[in-house]
Amino acid sequence: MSDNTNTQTKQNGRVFSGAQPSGNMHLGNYLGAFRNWVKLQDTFECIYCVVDMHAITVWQDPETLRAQIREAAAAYIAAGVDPEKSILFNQSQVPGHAELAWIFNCVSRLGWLNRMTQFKDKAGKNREKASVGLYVYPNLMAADILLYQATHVPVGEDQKQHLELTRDIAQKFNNDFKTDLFPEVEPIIQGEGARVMSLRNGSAKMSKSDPSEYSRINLNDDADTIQQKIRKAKTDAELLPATADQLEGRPEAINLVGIYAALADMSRDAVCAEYEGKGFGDFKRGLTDLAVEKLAPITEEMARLQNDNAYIDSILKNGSERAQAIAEPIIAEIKKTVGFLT
Ligand code: AQP
Repeated sequence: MSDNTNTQTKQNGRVFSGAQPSGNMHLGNYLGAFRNWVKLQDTFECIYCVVDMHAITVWQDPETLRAQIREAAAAYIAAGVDPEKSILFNQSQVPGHAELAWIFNCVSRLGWLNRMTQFKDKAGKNREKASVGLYVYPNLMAADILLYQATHVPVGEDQKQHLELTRDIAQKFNNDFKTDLFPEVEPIIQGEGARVMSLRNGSAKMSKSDPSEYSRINLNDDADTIQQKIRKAKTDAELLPATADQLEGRPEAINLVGIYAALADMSRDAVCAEYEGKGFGDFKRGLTDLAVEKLAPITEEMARLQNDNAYIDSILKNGSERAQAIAEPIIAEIKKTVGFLT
């Protein structure tokens, strides 16, 4: 990147985002996150993190976690994140995330966390047995972002509430300590793909932790697996209508049309116009071809990268040094502001 471009991207602001290495990366992660991260690399200074400390809020087998951290980094790069342009690292290598999360545990309010719907969804009926980490997860997320004084955060719809909390924490900290250390963080939620739903249930988010493999398309699925999963995806017996608003009340149909629209960079209306009057047999064949065409290059590149742990580890190490260089003076200023001796 030329110096001029570099200065310009820095003026536009700093982007931070991340994904948990808590299982196979899937189509929802790609359409709701990675694809958008790539687009932002030329306009912002971008920091993309594999948030391994978030992953251990639920049990992770240590060997599997190590593999998943590398797989996540491989997925970012295969989707188009350029480790030269952007900073790519894993969270646990920069100690400021944990330090600032503790400070934010003391700024954030119980009442705020009690309103977080993701905790309610993930803890479910077993709330008493959920880890404390899962409960304070949004405070760590606020620390991830504000440790770098990031101004913009690209997220899927599902993370909007956590981002609101980040803004509340930043504002309270600034008010309590009479400072303007933390900027007002703006979400970037981009069009189609902002919320990809499960292939088995159009009302539930596509998620790594869904026990059904058929609920999601993983970024490392081969063409046959993609075809099988789309063939088995839940639908209804009706035909596709002329416009997307006529899909109301058909969550599975809305989801599949939305996935098609996102992959093809079309509107949902344009997808309906193309398939008007056709059944899901035809539509699913079209969707399979499109998904395989778009995902195969990513799958191949991920497989290639995953054969080279040394390369992935060197990218993460270099990225964590660059991230640390940004975080160090900021966390020092935060500690001074709080009243710690530094
Ligand atoms: N279904 C989705 N549709 C659109 N965007 C999604 N994202 C995740 N699922 C979808 C976006 O991907 C980024 C990384 O998310 P994450 O992996 O850190 O956390 P998550 O949202 O909790 O993802 P999962 O798959 O549901 O993981 P588990 O099951 O482990 O909790 C975020 O920007 C998110 O919006």
